Amino acid sequence: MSPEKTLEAPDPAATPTHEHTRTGMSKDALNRAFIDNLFYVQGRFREVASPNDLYMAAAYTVRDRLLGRWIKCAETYRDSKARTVCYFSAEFLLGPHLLNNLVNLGITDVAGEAGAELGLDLHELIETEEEPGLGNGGLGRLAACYMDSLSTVQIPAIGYGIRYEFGIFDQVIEDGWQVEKSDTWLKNGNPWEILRHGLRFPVKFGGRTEQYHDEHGTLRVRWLADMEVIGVGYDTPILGYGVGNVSLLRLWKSEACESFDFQSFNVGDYYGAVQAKIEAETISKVLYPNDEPSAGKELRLKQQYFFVSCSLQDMIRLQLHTVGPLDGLADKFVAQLNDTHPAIAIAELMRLLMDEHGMGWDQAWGITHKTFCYTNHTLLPEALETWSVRLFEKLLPRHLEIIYEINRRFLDEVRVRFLNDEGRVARMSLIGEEGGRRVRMANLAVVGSSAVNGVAQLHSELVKTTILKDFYDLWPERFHNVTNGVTPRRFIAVCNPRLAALITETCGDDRWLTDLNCLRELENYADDADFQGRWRAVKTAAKRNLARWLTKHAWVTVDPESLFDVQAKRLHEYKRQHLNLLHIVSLYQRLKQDPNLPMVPRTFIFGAKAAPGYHLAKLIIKLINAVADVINHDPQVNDSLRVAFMPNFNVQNGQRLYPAADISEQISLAGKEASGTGNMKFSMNGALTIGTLDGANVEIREEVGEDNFFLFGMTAEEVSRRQAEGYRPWDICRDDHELKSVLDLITSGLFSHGDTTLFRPLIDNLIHQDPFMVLADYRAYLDCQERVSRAWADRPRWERMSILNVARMGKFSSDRAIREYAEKIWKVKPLPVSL
Ligand code: F58
Repeated sequence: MSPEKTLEAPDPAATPTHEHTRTGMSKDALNRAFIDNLFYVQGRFREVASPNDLYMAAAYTVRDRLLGRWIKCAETYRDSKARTVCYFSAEFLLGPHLLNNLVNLGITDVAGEAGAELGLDLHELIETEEEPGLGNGGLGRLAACYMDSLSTVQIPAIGYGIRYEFGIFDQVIEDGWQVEKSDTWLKNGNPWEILRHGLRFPVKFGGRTEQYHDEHGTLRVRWLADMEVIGVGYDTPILGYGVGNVSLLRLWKSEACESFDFQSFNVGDYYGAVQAKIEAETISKVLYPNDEPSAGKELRLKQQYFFVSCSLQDMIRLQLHTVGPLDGLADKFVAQLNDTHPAIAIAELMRLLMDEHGMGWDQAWGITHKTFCYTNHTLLPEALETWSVRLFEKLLPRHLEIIYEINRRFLDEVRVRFLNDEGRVARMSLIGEEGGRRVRMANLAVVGSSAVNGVAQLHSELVKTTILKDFYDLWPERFHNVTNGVTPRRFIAVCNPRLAALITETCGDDRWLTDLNCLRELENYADDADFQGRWRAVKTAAKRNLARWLTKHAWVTVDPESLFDVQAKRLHEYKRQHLNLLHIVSLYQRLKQDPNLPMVPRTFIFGAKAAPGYHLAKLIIKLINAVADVINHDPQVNDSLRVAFMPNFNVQNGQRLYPAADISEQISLAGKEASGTGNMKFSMNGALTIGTLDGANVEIREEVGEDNFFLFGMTAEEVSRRQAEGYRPWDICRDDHELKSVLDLITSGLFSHGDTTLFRPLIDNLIHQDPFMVLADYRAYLDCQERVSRAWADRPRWERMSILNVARMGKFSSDRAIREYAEKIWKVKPLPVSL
């Protein structure tokens, strides 16, 4: 056959080989792409390629396929008048991209086959990826789930945040203690991002302001800053499942501003120039771990201002270039503030509109107020953000002036509405006077937003009746609830392929992945013995996987036939990992006292990072490991009890836990956990919850039915009442013999090689203060755990409960949450982009 002939008449049977190397979805096209990328991007051939080279080639192969969709989607969005959601978040805890993108592209199987043909194990490639851990926990992961759902639900969206060079620290356990290692996730390159050289915005800090008259004689303010940095944009495409919609995640990196370099350089101050460069680059260097004392975190305020300023300048650029005049900004964009961390955006948009674009106050305020919406994620008073006025004055003098003016106008409104109520005025002021003057970011966020929401029904009610009550009295129509959700793509399909396959087979197709209510179909099989057998086999296989991983990485052997009882979340006293521990030590003690005591064999598994400066949390990690060490090495009990601490709980490791859990521990003190999202991830994978009536547990229980949920503990109301009456933990300890002996056992030195002082701070804290009422719920918790053990002994009943939990999880898809935001809060409609 001549070459001309081939060109003229391609053989139809050979079509796959003619698929485009960068976009084709066939095995052949994927293989060609992989080899091309290995050669042309990594500059390697197979024989010398490192595991990272192979991973990078695979990642670029997948990214190529995202880009085609991304460009088409960007064109559709640009040409439409649709309102775009800008999700402002200091954290996006994305987790690994590769498998998630394969799943969303629908090419996991063919990619596996393609790899096999080249002698590559796709699973190994996937495990090579260093996850971008650009978040602390729930709040950051929620932002990532919402990006996934915004694409899948086909709503035009941009996520704006910070491209931290170092994300959340890596945790290693040494001698039972947490040790933090820096997270160098970028060291091997990040194939998923695209640097936008052209997207550079100046951000100023410090200096002073001055008034002047513009060319029309209008009085204006200019900000004479004494430092300027540049924010550079890095874009990551976030693909929806089975759709052509791709959202944009735009993260900002800080760089030194060249002109400043040269200025110093010209006057011979070389070191001064280098210093300025270092200072500028520091801004996006590292993610702040939570629970660090807020005093003096100048860099944190810089980070917040840095990313919102870049993002707002970008939105204004988009508006002016592609849409029209600035007065239409709020019609084109809505900006969701993920907690108060980006709330300085309210003052910054006012500044940009007035000082840079010449608008008057009223028009600028109209636009600003319409643009922003605020989500609250916490009721803990110590977590409500405030910044000292002095720091504001130093870093953001113009913004402080604007905040004062917002406050002046706002407090006038309060005084008119509530005559002679200066107490209320003081509570609602944007400036708090107690303990030095401080800017209250939550108050600023509420005043500057058109909608405010909590993240679960109970939490949203408590927001209205406690921390933001005064604001609710003033503007009740502004307050909403949107219960959190999680993406079933990552948290079922990616992490639990066996379960996904069983569901798809049972439901007849994979529609459940985008309409999670379809899982209801599983109810029909809840009592079917055959189906129960298959259900159990899926769970056991996941438990075997986890057991293998724990042997290798946590040096503990566990029995996959035992009940896996898992608590995985950030370590915090309010989440009460120590309540779980008291139960474990109680069981240990019972077994030691009566080695023949019948007991359901259990494996307790923990995963938790503590903030580096949170000493009591770190001591709880040490105690978990100390208890594990004694129990796992005690032959008298270790057939019935095992304890494992999974090091470095992150998204990837979470994905190993959720499918393998039989019991999910959601045991926070009622009223403290705003929502929780781990509770949903476990439940979606067939774990039963033992939990308090806190956060979204309340709604999970409502959905799955009270018979299928292990409830214990005080309600939020009982907690408040008891605290108001004067809570005395010592009395509980005195009256509960078992509890007392458990606390004594911990202080006896049994778990600390005879050291009776090591765990004293924790035990003293429980006996004398117990701020999260661990002792008050101890007995109810132990009783409830006995109910768990009895249920486990009746396996058909257990499998039925597990199946019903999954079947009734429809509500907790982040797609539902995003649809609610779209309708109630953002007033946006889907804009489908076909494949
Ligand atoms: C979490 N907050 C809530 N904050 O605790 C949890 O109940 C909720 O489900 C989740 O948000 C999503 O709504 C949370 O994760 C942080 O990590 C902050 C990061 C920045 C510093 C202060 C804590």
